[in-house]
Amino acid sequence: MRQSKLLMPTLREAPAEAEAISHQLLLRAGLVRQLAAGIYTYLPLGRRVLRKLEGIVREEMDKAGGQEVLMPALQPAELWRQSGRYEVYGPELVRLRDRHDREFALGPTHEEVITALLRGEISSYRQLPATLYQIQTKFRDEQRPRYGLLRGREFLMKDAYSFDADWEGLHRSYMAMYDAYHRIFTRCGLNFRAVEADAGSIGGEGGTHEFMALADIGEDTIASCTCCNYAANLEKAEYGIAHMDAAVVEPATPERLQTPGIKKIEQLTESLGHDASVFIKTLIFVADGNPVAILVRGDHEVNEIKVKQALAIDTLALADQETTERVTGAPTGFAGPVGLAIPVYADIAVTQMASAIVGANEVDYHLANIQPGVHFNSMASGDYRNAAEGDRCPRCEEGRLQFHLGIEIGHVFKLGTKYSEAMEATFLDASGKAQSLIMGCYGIGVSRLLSAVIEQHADEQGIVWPASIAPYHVHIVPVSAKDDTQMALASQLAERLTAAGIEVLLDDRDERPGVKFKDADLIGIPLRLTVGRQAANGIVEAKLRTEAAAKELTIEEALTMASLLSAGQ
Ligand code: 9G3
Repeated sequence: MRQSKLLMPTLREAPAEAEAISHQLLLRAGLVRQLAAGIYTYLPLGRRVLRKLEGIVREEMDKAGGQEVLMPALQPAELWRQSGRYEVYGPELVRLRDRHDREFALGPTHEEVITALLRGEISSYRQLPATLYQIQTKFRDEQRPRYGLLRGREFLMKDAYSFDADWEGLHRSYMAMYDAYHRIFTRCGLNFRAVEADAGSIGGEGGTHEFMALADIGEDTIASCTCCNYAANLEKAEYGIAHMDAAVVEPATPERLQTPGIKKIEQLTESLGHDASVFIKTLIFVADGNPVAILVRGDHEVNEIKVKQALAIDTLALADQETTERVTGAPTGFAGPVGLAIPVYADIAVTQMASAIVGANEVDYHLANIQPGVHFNSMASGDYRNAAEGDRCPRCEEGRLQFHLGIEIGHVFKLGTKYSEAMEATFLDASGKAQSLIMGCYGIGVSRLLSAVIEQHADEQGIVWPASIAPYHVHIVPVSAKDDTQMALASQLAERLTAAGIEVLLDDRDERPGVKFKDADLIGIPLRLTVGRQAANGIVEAKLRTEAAAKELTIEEALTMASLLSAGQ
């Protein structure tokens, strides 16, 4: 491709609103342009990378036994009513009416569509297992689209759905996808972790794993063990409970502490000179409409997903100021467990405290020397908190948990019969009995992958593409477009490389060398062949984007190096 013909509008600076490095580089390197918030056009360079990503996903899905289909984006609301999800989702689900005033949704995902399809096509266990997948545009009207392709409102997803006759079959289908995901993300050059996750809104009875690309811009926190391969999304990460002998409880007399206007743990530790771990945080929530108090140690954070599961409740939200004052007699920050008339649930670590400082349920006062089980009791205790860095690993004895930030690039779920039951998608088993299809679903954010790769493969000069997904393999840069010898050699090189199946971008622009080299570093093609003064001797300068040094090669040596690089993907 001749660069003078390529629509690749590079920018010196990224627009101010682009915070994530990948967002800045997508715009500066001319890969995408925004049409509206969270909605992007892929320019030629971005489209080429996206096609490479799709290609890797497609190859590995096919190798894992997936069959590619393509489902509509327009989905009848009727299907979402059958699955019971039409009312569950709010403004995030894009809804519209057709010319006959019939209700539709623009698909954010395709469980309903694929289950309705298989309901009509699968009638016997002999037709199972089947795993169908598509690479298709999804619509989710995110409230705050941001970070470019990392959180868009129209994006490219590979979504796969497996159908089995029984749970053993589902485990096999799930593992086939799980292993394929490892191969896909490895081939994309990503540093990723598979973590145990929370099934969230999709429900389903089995397990679920998320695949996280490690990156500081990531919105998910991963807890992983320093020794074994335990890793989990912080939403559900467990920790080893250090076995503690029952605290020897010396009788103590509660002491009122005047703490005017001191509400936050940080202020309390500051003013009272105690470590946060001697405090108990009392958080008032409304659980399925009823106020409850959740207690965690001062240095811990409440995990609302764990509380909802432990208390088997559907809705849980922090109580507003008015409710807090009504049930505790004091504003938030002075709430405490002593003398509360509402149910109190204490995290395990709280029950292990010999003595603690708590809110006095009176404005501007706290209580010291409070002993759990003596000065207050709890309805129940359990794991209500986030794992903390340094906690013991829940799987191995010697490991400790450490945190990383990650971008969710994949998510695999065991759905069981959640959708097949709701939509009556059954098959006849070997004994002729009707059974609900056992399902799994498996997603990869293909457009999000593009950003995740850039987050992990960039430096001050720009993008550093892995060869497997680079828009071109070789960037030929003649130093002067006016020098006939250089241009002749550059064109000959481009032809020979192209004939060998290597993808070449030839910078034939009449620009100063500095501009050409800056653009070459920005767009990050793996191998740059500079054609300069030595052109007359058939010598070019080869430089890998991943290395600072360059070396002089003959044409033949350059062709060999380019072949090795393009084959290495
Ligand atoms: C919706 C809207 C947003 C959604 C969903 C439904 C996320 C929804 C979860 C999934 C689960 C899996 C198949 C591929 C892998 C992920 N956001 N999810 O179901 F209506 Cl507006 O999509 N689906």
